[in-house]
Amino acid sequence: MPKLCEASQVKESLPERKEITPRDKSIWSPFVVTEKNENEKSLDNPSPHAEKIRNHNTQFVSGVKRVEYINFLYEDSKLLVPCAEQSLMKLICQIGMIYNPLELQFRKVFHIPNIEEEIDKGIVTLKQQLKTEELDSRDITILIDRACVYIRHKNWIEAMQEFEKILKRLRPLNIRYLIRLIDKAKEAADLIKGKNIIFFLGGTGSGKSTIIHALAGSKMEAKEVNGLCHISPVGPFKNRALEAMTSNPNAESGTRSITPVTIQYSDVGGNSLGEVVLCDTPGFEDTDEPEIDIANMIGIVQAAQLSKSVKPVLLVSYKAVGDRLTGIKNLARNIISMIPSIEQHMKAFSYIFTKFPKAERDRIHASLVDLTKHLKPEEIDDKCYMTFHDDMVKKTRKGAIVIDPLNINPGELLDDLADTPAMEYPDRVFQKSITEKSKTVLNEACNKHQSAIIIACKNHNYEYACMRLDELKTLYEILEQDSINQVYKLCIGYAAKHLMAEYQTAISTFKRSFTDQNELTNDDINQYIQYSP
Ligand SMILES: Nc1nc2c(ncn2[C@@H]2O[C@H](COP(=O)(O)OP(=O)(O)OP(=O)(O)O)[C@@H](O)[C@H]2O)c(=O)[nH]1
Ligand SMILES: [Mg+2]
Repeated sequence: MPKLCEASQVKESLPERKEITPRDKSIWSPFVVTEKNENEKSLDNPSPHAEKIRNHNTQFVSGVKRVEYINFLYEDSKLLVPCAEQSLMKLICQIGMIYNPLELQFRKVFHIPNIEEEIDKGIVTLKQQLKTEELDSRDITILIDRACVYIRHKNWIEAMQEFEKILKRLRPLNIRYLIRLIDKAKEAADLIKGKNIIFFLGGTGSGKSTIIHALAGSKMEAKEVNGLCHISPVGPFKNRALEAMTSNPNAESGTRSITPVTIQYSDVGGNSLGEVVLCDTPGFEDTDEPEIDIANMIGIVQAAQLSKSVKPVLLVSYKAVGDRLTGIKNLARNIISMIPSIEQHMKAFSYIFTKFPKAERDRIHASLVDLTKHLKPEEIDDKCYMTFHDDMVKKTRKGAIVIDPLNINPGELLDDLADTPAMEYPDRVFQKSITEKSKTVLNEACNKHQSAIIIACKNHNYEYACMRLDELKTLYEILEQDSINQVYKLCIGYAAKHLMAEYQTAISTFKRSFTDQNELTNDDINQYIQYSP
């Protein structure tokens, strides 16, 4: 019997990250399909929401197109051991095959043999698994019942959505989706490796993408969209990164991941030597998807840590100043959580003010001073906010940097930024961090893993317990949050104790069998049955 380790003996640094390998060897595929001929196509019972879903990603599809979503769901489900989560994923894929999202056409070409029978069986298995995993609640029963009604009426999209709601409850954080997003962010970070970068940070719509275009020398054009002035770049663009960087007139977030653009100073009329990388960033906490929110912040840290030096530029819009810099409060908290020794690095920060009417441009410092006089007690107590507030007041004293993207001298501004001090050795300055909003989701996910592991041990479902433990380990390795490591250690400690107790029971049974000579009781037999696969 190998010696088991107690929670306190678990190493601080976790072992090498294991690749998550397919666990469910049984092959199932919702993709076993045969083409129907045109005459067989049926369009009965189209959902009233079909059009909406056809044109849009819904809140359930985690920001990727439904076709990709179903594909990923299928691939991800193979990484799991049989469990309620896997059954739900299978059900969603199977229903997704009936409502054929691949071509975004309603049940047009595919025919899946016995699919509805498979779905019925899947629901029975799901219910059993939910019970065994102690996940069956009134709410979930209602959702399953509702899904069954939709299935009876062949309202596939609605049925799929009910299952997606259950999946979201069981799995508040989709770890595999998160890994994909972080790997994608790593690709951007690799482009930045060893370079001097300027990070443009700011709330959604503050003008980060627009200003990067203007600084890169893109031709800018103003037009009216929905009654608002929209300044947008006009192609062709100088490099591919700029093509992907769109400025967005809507209130919702436009930029979804960090995007680096390399600029030669001399190309835009600058006198400084060499090149600089301007890095567009997504806003923090402007998405309902915790995976995107987490990947954004981790992506920024990954990129910063790989770079040679970093200069952060905060974009502050006219509206933000009018709103008592409310948006800056969140931003400040998140920046400080990434840069714990912020006091030593404030000199590297610059502020660019956007969307200010001409008449207000000379009044920026005065407005900030005025704001200082009327700070609320809770604002004064907010140390993170005050660090930036005071710095902004200080750095605007001799005049604020105000940008008009239609009328900009990119070389001059980039030269000015080149003269400001940078954060050197960013790998020592930045630490992985996540927003408060995502921390809540992460804690919820860790707690669910903890209960799942405890219940799995009680049920002697060690394969499942190992899978959840591996997931916690992976999560810790990519996010480096102590809270995950604590839960992981607790779970290892619990599993160790549990296995020790099982071992003691087995030893005493074994001893008794020897002492009492071939006396096998009913309990012994039941126990044997329970352990045998
Ligand atoms: N008038 C004016 N409009 C601007 C300025 N900068 C940006 N805009 C407009 O503001 C809107 C948002 O600009 P974006 O550059 O997409 O903002 P962003 O900060 O990249 O936004 P996210 O990507 O969502 O975080 C667009 O309609 C721009 O045309 C500016 O300096 N003046
Ligand atoms: Mg943007």
